Amino acid sequence: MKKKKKVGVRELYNKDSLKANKELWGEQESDFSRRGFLSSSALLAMGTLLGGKIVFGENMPSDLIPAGLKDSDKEFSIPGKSGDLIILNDKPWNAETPPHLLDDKVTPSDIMFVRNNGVPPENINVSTWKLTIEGESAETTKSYTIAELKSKFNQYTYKLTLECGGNGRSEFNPVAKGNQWTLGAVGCSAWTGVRLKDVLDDVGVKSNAVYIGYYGADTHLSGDHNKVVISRGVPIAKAMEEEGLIAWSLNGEDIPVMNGYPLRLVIGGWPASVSGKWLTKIAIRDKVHDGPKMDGYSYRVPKYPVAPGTKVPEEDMKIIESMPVKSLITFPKSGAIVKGNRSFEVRGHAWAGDLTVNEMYVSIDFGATWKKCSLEKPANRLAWQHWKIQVNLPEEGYYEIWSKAVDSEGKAQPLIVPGWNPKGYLNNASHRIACKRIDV
Ligand SMILES: Nc1nc2c(c(=O)[nH]1)N[C@H]1C(S)=C(S)[C@@H](COP(=O)(O)O)O[C@H]1N2
Ligand SMILES: [Mo]
Repeated sequence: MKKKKKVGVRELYNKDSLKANKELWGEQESDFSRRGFLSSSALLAMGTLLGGKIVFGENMPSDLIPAGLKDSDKEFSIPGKSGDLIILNDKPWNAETPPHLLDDKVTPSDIMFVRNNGVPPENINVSTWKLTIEGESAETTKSYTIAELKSKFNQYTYKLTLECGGNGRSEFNPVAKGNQWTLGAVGCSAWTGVRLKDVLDDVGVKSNAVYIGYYGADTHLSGDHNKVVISRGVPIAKAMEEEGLIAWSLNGEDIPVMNGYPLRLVIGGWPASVSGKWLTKIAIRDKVHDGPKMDGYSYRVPKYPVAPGTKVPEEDMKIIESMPVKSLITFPKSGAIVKGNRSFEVRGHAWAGDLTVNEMYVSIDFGATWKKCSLEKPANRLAWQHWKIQVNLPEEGYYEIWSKAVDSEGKAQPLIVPGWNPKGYLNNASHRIACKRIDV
């Protein structure tokens, strides 16, 4: 028997979105009367599959995979087409959090995402765990047990947004290698510890200090204990901010082992890769820290915009600093069905790296019009902000709800995937969820 090749919707769109429209929805080249938009027959076919008319479909760009389809891993058959088409569930093994589970203002510890580059330490002894501060720009070298940190310094609790620099990578085309994160490599939990700044001051920071770099107790995947898994850091000014913590507690309890127990660095607003887990050492450097994953293409983006797929010379890459403005819709869950003509709450969080979010909007008509949401102030600097709005879907059919945050410098989230870069960092595109109104 001949084995049929199964092709997923995402794969089709990634190859050639016009061809995908033709194959999936019977769209003909000549149907593209308004370039970039779907014809009414294609919209009808798509609506059948989604189970309802796509209201505002005339605004829907033709190269978008409807949000109601792309996050589903169900097999479905397309009317008049091969039933072998499969929606690819483009999540390889990685521990990210589905957006609707991030609905709490403070992300619960057990659902916070996990991103390990190596193997976490085993047989951890909290009472003998030591943190050493040293380096060219340290006045001296000092070591502290966790008990000493607790007794010697003031303790602080901050809610800090941690987002992996590669969150959203799965949307880049051509594909960027690495964990294919979709939306959920982010969280904002309450961290308790001592200020990094207070500890650095206790050791003494020389005036020529440029950067700090962390070291953790995890083991390199090769099993070679002499190899450092990851050792990143931040400029001294960022390290001296009040919210930078050496933390032993997450949401009032021990940090889960996967998130860095018994001690970790927590630096909000920058890619979470600067927040070293299983922290054993901090170096105060007289130059930009040069540990593994500081160099080459790691956590770096081109200094100038490049066309997708461009081979960018290494010297034209720059280190990612503050993360860009972004938002998540955490309620309702994508795919929600609204029965009848009623208004319902749409809500979520928004954050903007070192900045704050000034305005928050949602659209139910593919970005043609935007409604302003109510937006809370952050619990503290570098914590995400909560927003909500009442939404009413004007008639029966399929909708998408899009969210857009604007930061305190007036920069808005892009509606489509922004600046392609070799490693697929910083995708802060609008979050889109699917929503259907059914009148009964
Ligand atoms: N020691 C150590 N620290 C680390 C990492 C790691 O692999 N080892 N991963 C980094 C990366 S890339 C990210 S995104 C965050 C993830 O933190 P989490 O797993 O607690 O969510 O930790 C950072 N700190
Ligand atoms: Mo990361």
